[in-house]
Amino acid sequence: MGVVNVTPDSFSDGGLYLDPGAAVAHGRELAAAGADILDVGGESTRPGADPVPAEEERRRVEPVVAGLAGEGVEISVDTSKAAVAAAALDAGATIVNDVTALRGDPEMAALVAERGCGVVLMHMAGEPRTMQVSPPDYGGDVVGAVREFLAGRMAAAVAAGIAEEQIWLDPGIGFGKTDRHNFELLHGLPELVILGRPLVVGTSRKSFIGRADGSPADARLGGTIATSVLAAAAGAAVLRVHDVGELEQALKVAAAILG
Ligand code: PMM
Repeated sequence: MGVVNVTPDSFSDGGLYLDPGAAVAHGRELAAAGADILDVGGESTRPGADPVPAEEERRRVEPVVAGLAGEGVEISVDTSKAAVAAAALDAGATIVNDVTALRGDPEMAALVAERGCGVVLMHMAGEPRTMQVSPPDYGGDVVGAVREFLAGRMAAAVAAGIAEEQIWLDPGIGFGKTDRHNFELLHGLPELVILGRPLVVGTSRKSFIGRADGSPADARLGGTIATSVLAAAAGAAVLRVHDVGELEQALKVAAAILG
């Protein structure tokens, strides 16, 4: 899954692709580099980010989804607002990537149920503006807590009429987590695989990588590849990354070794 951020303030690529033409061109490059899914987002969820009004988010996302639909890849829309998701689905998206796991907008579950599209349910403790101020201690078992949360959100989705086959799950690396929590979750992915749905994992360029070696956001490719390849080996089905070509090469070599 290649990241196409149409935002002025995402932590690693904010402002680079705010123009729809530049965002579409970037998405095409990621597709050519091997992405199977392009994740188009118009609201940054980086720690401390302010919310974006729905109309502005829709204005950013819709033309980019429309421009990339028909490129031979699936499009997911990274949003927690039903109005934005509906516009993106109308423009050709087939997956809703909701970092609030259907808790952000009371209309979202019904929309996903009605459209029959894919949905990514992600774990997040708190909300983006404040989630990294003091992450919870998860009772000393972050993997168990995230597994319980995801099982609960999956049950809520099914109760709202969403088929299990539509659901993908994501531990939400960096969303209300300490660095240790992130590492424990990556190590414990097999305990989330048992939930029986495909796992999405996003570590790309995140700050916990930078804190491991002091690297800035534009110099975290090594850590992104290490975490993503290990996540794939531990059972992740989808890796959400900015650097698609480099990860594609790493995964091919890893797959040749692991058979
Ligand atoms: N991370 C970000 C945004 N959206 N969605 C999912 N499902 N999983 C993630 O880990 C995730 C996400 C933050 O990264 P960005 O600012 O580079 O988009």
